[in-house]
Amino acid sequence: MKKGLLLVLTSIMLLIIAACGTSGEGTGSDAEGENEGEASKTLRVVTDAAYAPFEYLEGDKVVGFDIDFINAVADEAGIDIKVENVGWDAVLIETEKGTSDLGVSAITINEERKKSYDFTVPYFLSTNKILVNKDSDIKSAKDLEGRVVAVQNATTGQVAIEKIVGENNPDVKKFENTNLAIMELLSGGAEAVVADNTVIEAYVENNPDKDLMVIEDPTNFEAEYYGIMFPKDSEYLEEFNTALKAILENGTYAKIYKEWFGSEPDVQILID
Ligand code: LYS
Repeated sequence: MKKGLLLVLTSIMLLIIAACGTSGEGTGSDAEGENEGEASKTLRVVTDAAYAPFEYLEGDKVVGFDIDFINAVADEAGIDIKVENVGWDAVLIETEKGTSDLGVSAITINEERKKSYDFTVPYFLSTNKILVNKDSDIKSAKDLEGRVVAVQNATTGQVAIEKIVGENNPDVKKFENTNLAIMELLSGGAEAVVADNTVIEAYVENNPDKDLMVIEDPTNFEAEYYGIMFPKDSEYLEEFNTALKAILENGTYAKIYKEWFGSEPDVQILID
């Protein structure tokens, strides 16, 4: 009889504990609801879609390695994004002001930019090279002294050539995008273009009729790494960093890289 009562009491107590547990969970799932609300916000990604093969227009669609890459990162993070082609100057301005949530545009991580932006870990190795006509006598960066050189404004290409010929040198012609700089070379308004190697190498390969060639100068043009760029103190930086590291390690990055460049990436140099 006594045993029976104890059993009933224990059962009641267990029921009470279980009920408390459920209501605790209830609070938990409310919080989860808020997180879901946050995650479903679509982040605005800005780019300069005149930089094949990283980002360019196919009709009115923005395509390229960077676009597949950022979609894979966002997917991994469970975050919705929308990529918008705003042009290079706006990529820099909007991401600094925070009207863009992030910028993906073959953007080099460097100390100067780190003062105004936050960057993820690196995702691509690059360097500046020189695009010239096949019959050009330009053999190195030093040969660019006294020549008219076209660059995209506010790029590391501009900084690299100005280091050699001096800032505000009128021989450095600055354009809103790299395609316009290449047009300047083709029309004879410049003798060279300084820009990221992958972009000018792809241009030469895709336009054999233009009789252009690429000169490298690792002594004067240093190795650079691209990163995803955020406004300072962005709440999204860490989530993207984690997701980026995950796709570097789980093979997704390598798959996308292979689709665009036809070879295996050196993922190790990005991770180290
Ligand atoms: N990687 C270079 C830089 O960050 C070129 C970027 C050009 C973008 N359209 O300055």
